[in-house]
Amino acid sequence: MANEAVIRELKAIALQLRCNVLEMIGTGKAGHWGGSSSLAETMAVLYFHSMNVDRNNPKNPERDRLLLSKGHAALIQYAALCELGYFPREELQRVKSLNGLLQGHPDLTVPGIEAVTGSLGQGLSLGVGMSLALRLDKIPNRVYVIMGDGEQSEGQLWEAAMAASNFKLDNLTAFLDWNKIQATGRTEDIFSIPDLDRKWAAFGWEVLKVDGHDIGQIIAGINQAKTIKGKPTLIILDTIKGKGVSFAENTPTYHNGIFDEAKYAQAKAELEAQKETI
Ligand SMILES: Cc1ncc(C[n+]2csc(CCOP(=O)(O)OP(=O)(O)O)c2C)c(N)n1
Repeated sequence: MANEAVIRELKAIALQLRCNVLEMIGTGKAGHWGGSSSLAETMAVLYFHSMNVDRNNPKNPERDRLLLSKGHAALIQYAALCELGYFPREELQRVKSLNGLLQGHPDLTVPGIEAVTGSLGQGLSLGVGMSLALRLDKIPNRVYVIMGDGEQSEGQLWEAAMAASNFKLDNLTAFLDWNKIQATGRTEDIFSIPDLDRKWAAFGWEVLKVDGHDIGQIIAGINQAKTIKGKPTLIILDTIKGKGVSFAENTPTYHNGIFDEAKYAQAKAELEAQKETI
């Protein structure tokens, strides 16, 4: 169990990541607030607690790998990579601009990005390949892959799920950001996949479920995954899409929505107020 001081620090980092995402989206242009914000705590735990990352060398061969299969949420990964010091803060202002480093989906030009993602369904296959390669090279690092719940309708994911259990990839941990909403509505209404936990278990995975906004539970899940031998682990993150900004929570409007000046000011004020409560 992580101690209180560690949890408080990670809560503060998660909030900073949300602030960074809001800054990147700015006003008057679309940005993926919803599915980025639902991952803030998980990103904070992975990059600032659980993963082995080298702040001085993003390419250190003995690093853990994180692949954002739901690549449209790139802003939350950029937010974390910025806090790690992998690129100057000014890049946040230039996101999605022609000569900016940070584009709408993850690209290998960005230090810390391990794969080009964004076409949903492909990240787990990449993760399987990387996990196999690490094992062949006898490198004891781990691979983490983050998927969405809407993304679960992509058939390639299930091929990768079978491959991972076939190859007994216990160095692979996947997350399912179960925020229950996709681009245009509720996942259940658009493409219902009941019993996801039992389906993944039937595909040979260890399946854990945690509150995706509870730092302690996320850490415990990741620690438990490290102890599972002979099969990969899926951690289902029970999350709220748009978490942290009241009017953007649980609505597809802010999947890739626009903040006008008033909404931006309100969102910023709400995030600032949360700083007092940590
Ligand atoms: C193959 C493919 N089809 C469609 C899209 C367009 N698209 C971008 S985000 C999205 C919804 C994803 O929903 P979910 O996986 O639940 O992500 P989250 O709600 O967590 O952001 C879709 C359909 C895409 N990126 N790739």
